[in-house]
Amino acid sequence: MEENEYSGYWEPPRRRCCCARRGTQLVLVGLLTTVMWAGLLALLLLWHWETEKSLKQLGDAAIQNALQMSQNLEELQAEQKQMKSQDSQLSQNLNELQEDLINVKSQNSELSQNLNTLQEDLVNVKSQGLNEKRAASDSLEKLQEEVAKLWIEILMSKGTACNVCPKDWLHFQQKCYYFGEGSKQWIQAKFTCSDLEGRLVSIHSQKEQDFLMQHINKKESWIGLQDLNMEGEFVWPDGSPVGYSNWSPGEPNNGGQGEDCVMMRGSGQWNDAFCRSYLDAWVCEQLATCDLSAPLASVTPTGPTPKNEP
Ligand code: MMA
Ligand code: CA
Repeated sequence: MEENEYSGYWEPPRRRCCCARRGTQLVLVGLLTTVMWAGLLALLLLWHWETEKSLKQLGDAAIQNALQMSQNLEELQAEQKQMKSQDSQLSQNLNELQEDLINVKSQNSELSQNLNTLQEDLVNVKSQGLNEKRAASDSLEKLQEEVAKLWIEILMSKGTACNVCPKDWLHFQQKCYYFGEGSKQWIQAKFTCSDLEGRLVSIHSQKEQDFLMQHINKKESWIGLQDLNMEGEFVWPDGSPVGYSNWSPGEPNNGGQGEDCVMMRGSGQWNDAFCRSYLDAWVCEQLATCDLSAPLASVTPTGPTPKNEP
């Protein structure tokens, strides 16, 4: 035993000890390696599993998305189809509207043409109406004049005196005359006679002419005769036709700048003169009125009033 201790070299036990440790180490290393590999494998599996799971999720999501997209696409296609049909409908409507617009425009121009025609007709009808009204009022005036004259004749036939004239008017036959003095144009003389409730004189007989001649004092005087409306067509203010006349030789001649108003010369003869000339005299007339205060003779329709027997 001691020998062994002093030789100082004994290898086998030491070798046994190293081999055991190395074995343990190897085992440990093996174990460690195994554990590491197992861990690694587990990690790989885990990674693989996770990846697979993610991939599956991604795949699912992709499928879902694809489905969603195809659904969207279908919807879009349907919308596009609808829009196309709407588009064609709209363009059809637009065409119809354009046609309507053209029709409305043509109708409008037709209507405005009709309106113009109607307005022209209205103007014509109005002027025709005015003319007719004027003609009717002229006829009425004539009739009133005739009625007044007849009435005077009836009253006179019954012994009523129809010789009443206003102050300053002179009576002759069935009319009253006013011999106006003062410088006037024909139209001014006409208005003055109207203001005096008369009119410029109308002359219908030599007797009337003679009566006037006696009173005009040889002054040139305006009388009612005129051809203002139509050259050469002379008209009396009382509406009577021109029967009697007393023209100067060579008159009427419409001389100078146009002569449409008639005056009586100092000689009593007539001359057509320029209406805006100023004459110093003018003659008005009006119908004389009857004195109704005097008693009327009684009326018997069958014959003359029987005389009282003495
Ligand atoms: C002449 C004569 C008439 C005319 C007057 C105008 C004097 O008469 O020509 O006819 O009316 O002149 O002043
Ligand atoms: Ca003349």
